[in-house]
Amino acid sequence: MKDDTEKMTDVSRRSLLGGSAVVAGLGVVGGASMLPISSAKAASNSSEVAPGDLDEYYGFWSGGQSGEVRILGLPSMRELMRIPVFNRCSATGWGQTNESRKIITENMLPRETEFWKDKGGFPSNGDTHHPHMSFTDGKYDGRYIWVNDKANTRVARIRCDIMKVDKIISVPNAADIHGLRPQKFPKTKYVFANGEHRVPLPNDGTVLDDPSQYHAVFSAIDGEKMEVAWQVIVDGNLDNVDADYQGKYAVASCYNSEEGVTLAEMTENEQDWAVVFDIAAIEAGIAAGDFKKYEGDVPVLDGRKGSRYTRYIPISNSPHGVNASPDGKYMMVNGKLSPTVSVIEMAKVPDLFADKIKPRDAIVAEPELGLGPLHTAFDGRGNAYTTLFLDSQVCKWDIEKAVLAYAGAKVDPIVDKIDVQYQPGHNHTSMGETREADGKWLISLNKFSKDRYINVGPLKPESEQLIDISGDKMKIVHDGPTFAEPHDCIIVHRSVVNPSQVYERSEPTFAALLEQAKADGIEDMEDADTVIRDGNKVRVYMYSQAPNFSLEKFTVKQGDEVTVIVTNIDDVDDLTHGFTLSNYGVAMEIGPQQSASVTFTADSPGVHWFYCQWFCHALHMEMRGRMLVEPK
Ligand code: K7E
Ligand code: CUA
Repeated sequence: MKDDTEKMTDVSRRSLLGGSAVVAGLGVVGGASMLPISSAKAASNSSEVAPGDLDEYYGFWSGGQSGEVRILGLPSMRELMRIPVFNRCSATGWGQTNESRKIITENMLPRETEFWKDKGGFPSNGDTHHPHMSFTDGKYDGRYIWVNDKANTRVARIRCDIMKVDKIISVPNAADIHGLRPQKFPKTKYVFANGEHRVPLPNDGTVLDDPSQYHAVFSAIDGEKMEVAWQVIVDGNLDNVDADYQGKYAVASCYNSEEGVTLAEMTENEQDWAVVFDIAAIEAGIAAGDFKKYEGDVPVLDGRKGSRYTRYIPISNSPHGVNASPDGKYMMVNGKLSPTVSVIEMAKVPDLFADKIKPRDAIVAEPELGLGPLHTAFDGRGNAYTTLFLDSQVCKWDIEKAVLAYAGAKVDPIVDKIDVQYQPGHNHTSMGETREADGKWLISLNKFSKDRYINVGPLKPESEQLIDISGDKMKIVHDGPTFAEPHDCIIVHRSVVNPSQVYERSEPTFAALLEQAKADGIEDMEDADTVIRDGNKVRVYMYSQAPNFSLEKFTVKQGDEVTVIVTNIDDVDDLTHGFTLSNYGVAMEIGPQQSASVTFTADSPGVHWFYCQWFCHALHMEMRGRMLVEPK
């Protein structure tokens, strides 16, 4: 690591010059005029957001093994909201209300429905890694956020108008969705999803301990329909993925070219690869019938080596993150066990598919940055920011200089390094995965916090740090602890996102409930105070208006299957009510103008109070009523 030490010393010496001298100095060193004028001024951002002031950016954070997605405000780093996705949420009733259960279960595969039948109906955990927004013309369009579930091979979609999940699908044939990215251009059609682990196809028990018959499967999901459009079998495995800015290619990393099943086997080769998918060739292959079907009525193409659908570019050694530069020119493949980032020039990819160049000829730079490069972010001014997991640093480097250096020029692409606390995984810049990368903020998501916060016991929080990248030198301006375990995030300018204040009564996620009410003779839920008995099924309709439920009590018989349907008729913003039924484990959120329902069996006789659990009024404590359960 002598090299790096020298580079770092060099950087700190340069920084002593300060201001415009830095620009002049670097200009000479680089022999190029890549440096932005704005950095000469080195205007630094203010991370202070005073009480009452609003943030400039939304941050959408994955929640890792907590299974959720979180919304933060940046630069204050205040956590604003949690969106339950694959987890069961005690506050909102996600996973318990009929409306959320429908979303969670309606696109499960038949074998999963069977498997979960006696186990609550569906898995209540998830492992979210990669939340990404829908694009139009290489820019965020504020419609959706998709996120993967590595734990149960699913992909969810969040609607950004209500900030709730509206679709969850299971991905057949693949195992354990990890990398996930939407197409950026012209408008997100496919959401690419990597099945990380290799399994038999079909994975029905006919093949067990014979890894030579395992496969990794790449999926393209139609992001609008939320259906798997097609899949491609690859050699090796699939880790991370990104899409280009032309809508033509996707690039995925593979750290297990060995196709091993043990750690020793998986890390044996000095080189693994990045696999490039040619979307048009794949679509033509489907039109020509060049596919098989396994589970789920999805065309599965063979994209193993030698296929016309893919090209494999050797990359050393167990690469991880894949990141497209905002100018669309490059795809960065981060080395992980190699100290390098391999830079693919996307303009060379057509020649690669035409076999006019060798796979490695698509690489135009491979700067050595430090130990453990995992992910790279961009500022839109020609710089890249790579996390170094083992060095606990972020390295800022000049992309064009790295290209020159690879071609033989005596230039040092490394611009700056900063220590982060500790062991960073993903990082992300403001608007950095779009054409509109604005170079203001960088987040480093660090896996260990160690001594950074007061001790909370053996389980420590992770740590995320906000870094000002508006000047030449990176500057940490904020530390924040975070619960398990944001892998990735996006930072979206608030002008892109425009959520509703209250629900629309025409909201599709509770349309079925209104249909049922109509069938029960209730035209307007705003007048509902009705108990409908249908055999041993009881439907209890009520509305809530602070500080009242429209029913002060209702009576059912022990053993009845009871559905409580509550409509919040308040239409003031921030006036959410809840429905909690004591000693029945029932609780749900009812947002302003929302209808929500929950079903349970009234098997415990006696008096059970229901109450509103969202503090809504001075008389919130009194906002309650009784369920009277007559004994059998
Ligand atoms: Cu690097 Cu799952 Cu994107 Cu974790 S992944 S860090
Ligand atoms: Cu309604 Cu509290």
